Amino acid sequence: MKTNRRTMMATMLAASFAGAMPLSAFAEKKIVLGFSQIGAESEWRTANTNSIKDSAAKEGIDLKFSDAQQKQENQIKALRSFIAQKVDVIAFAPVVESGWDTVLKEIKAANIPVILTDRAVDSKDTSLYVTFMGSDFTEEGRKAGRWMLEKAKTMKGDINVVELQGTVGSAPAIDRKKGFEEIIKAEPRIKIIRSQTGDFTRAKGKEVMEAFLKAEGKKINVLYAHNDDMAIGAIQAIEEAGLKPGKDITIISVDGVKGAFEAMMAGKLNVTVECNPLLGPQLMSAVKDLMAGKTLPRRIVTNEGIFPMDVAAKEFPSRKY
Ligand code: GZL
Repeated sequence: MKTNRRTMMATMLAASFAGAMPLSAFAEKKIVLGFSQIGAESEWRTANTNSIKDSAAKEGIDLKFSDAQQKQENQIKALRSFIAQKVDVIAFAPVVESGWDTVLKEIKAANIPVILTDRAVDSKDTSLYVTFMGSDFTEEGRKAGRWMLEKAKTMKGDINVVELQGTVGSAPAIDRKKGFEEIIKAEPRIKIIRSQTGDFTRAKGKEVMEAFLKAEGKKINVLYAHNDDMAIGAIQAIEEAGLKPGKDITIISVDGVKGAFEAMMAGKLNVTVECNPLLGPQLMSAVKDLMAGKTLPRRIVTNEGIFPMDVAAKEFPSRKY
């Protein structure tokens, strides 16, 4: 792709010097980026979308944006439409890890570079994408597990955990589970007694938490939710069951969105592990570097923290998403 674009630009430049084409036509060629977004399932996703759109506008990049409503088939359709539109670069957040090789091979055959953002794919052929930029979800699960181990020191007897998993087959759901379990196995009193997907949404998180409460009732000591939206939905279910979220049931979550800080300030959520959605600036910088012929690192990791309830009020004013 780079060669084609370079050849075209050289030809246009020569034509403009020969007076056959105004220089302005040559100067106006914008980078065209095709972006396939998962959906609008959570506060995190909305913040991620806003960051990408705002950064593309700021950098003068022509963004072709598609929302897949959390369906892989819609993402694949969008990726194929970007090939047909002959965009300069394709970026996307894969809703699940598997099932991308065929369309990624089509994109490679069209000589269009691919940047993965937010979530990874399980393709063995790493030549199918230039770089993956996003969080280390396993480490996010470990951070949640380490907080749980510390909390366990203040709790007596068995510690029964119910888990609200993210979208089935998605990298964050797989890795946040793996990281949490890796750490909590150091304390045999901590047991995950129920685990089910809430698909990263508030509505599903509430529905599944209602089922957990019906099945396990007062046996539940802790909720580990793979994102804040499911935790916020679960908080509603816990309150409707006459229990106190954050007290009767300790709640650990991930993302660090505004809703989580508000829940912590209300004493209903105990801790949230940050997962930064503001990938727009990094993505646009990578796109421009790519088009300038620079080599990108294979992996670009976002740096993140953890926010327990007692720092929420102090941190909230400076939160950007
Ligand atoms: C994580 C991202 C997840 C968030 C959810 O990087 O893929 O998807 O944790 C979002 O809130 O829906």
